[in-house]
Amino acid sequence: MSSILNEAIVSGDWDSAAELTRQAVESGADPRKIIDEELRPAMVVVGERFSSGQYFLPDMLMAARAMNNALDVLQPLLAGGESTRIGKVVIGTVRGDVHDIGKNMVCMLLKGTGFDVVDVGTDVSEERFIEEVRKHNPDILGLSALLTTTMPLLGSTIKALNEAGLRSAVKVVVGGAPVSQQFADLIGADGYGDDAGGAVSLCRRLVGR
Ligand code: B12
Repeated sequence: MSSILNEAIVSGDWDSAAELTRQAVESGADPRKIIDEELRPAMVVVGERFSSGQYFLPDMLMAARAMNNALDVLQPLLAGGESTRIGKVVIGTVRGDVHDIGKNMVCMLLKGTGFDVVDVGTDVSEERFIEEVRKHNPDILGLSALLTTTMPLLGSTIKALNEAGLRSAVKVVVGGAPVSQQFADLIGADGYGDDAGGAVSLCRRLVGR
């Protein structure tokens, strides 16, 4: 597989990112391998360049757009999957946080492995999560946070569920780059997923599949 794709994402060349992903798929590459070996590592490089002051917000935005274009090509290939539904997941990114690339990848793989997924988007308040849980009655609530400043919102959302009397009605899984198993345990989540594959195994286990 070509690392030109990785470079296209890092440099925010969104047209090439889509085209090179199409070419990789046509040449028979496994979509999950494209994600693991090209797309995710590209975002790690972008993050490092932002941390070191080499990249600024617009660079990060362009890279995110390139990443989303590549994922759009892969989505139909990942979202097919099992015809019988094995559980329902409501998922969103917590209040104050607009990062959604990782959450969207989790959604795609969950759909592709037989879950009904209700994606409630980004910057989702505790109250809104509660409304959505009441409305959809999911087996699992997935919460994503990418910033150290929004990580505590994972905990406050669980607390709000408790206060609304809904905590025992739904399993809560958490994820996002700064999150860890230790943090998940600390805030009383039912599970932590390191990546989209891990999120799927975790959710399958929680619904007994
Ligand atoms: C792209 C990006 C952006 C884009 C987001 C676009 C979008 N639509 O998502 C934009 C440009 C908007 C952005 C903005 C900002 N960003 Co930003 N961003 C990134 C970057 C480069 C990549 C994130 C990403 O998509 N990673 C790829 C995906 C696939 O990985 P992932 O998100 O971790 O998801 C995987 C797992 O974590 C897991 N997972 C994720 N969610 C869930 C949920 C569940 C339930 C489960 C089980 C699993 C799971 O599965 C996913 C798939 O494998 C990261 C650097 C990095 N390496 O993380 C910085 C980074 C997260 N951003 C950072 C910062 C500082 C910001 C800003 C504050 C910058 C600013 N000055 O304005 C703003 C904040 C805006 C806000 N309020 O949210 C910092 C955070 C530092 C910190 N300590 O908190 C980082 C780490 C960059 C850095 N090195 O400094 N950002």
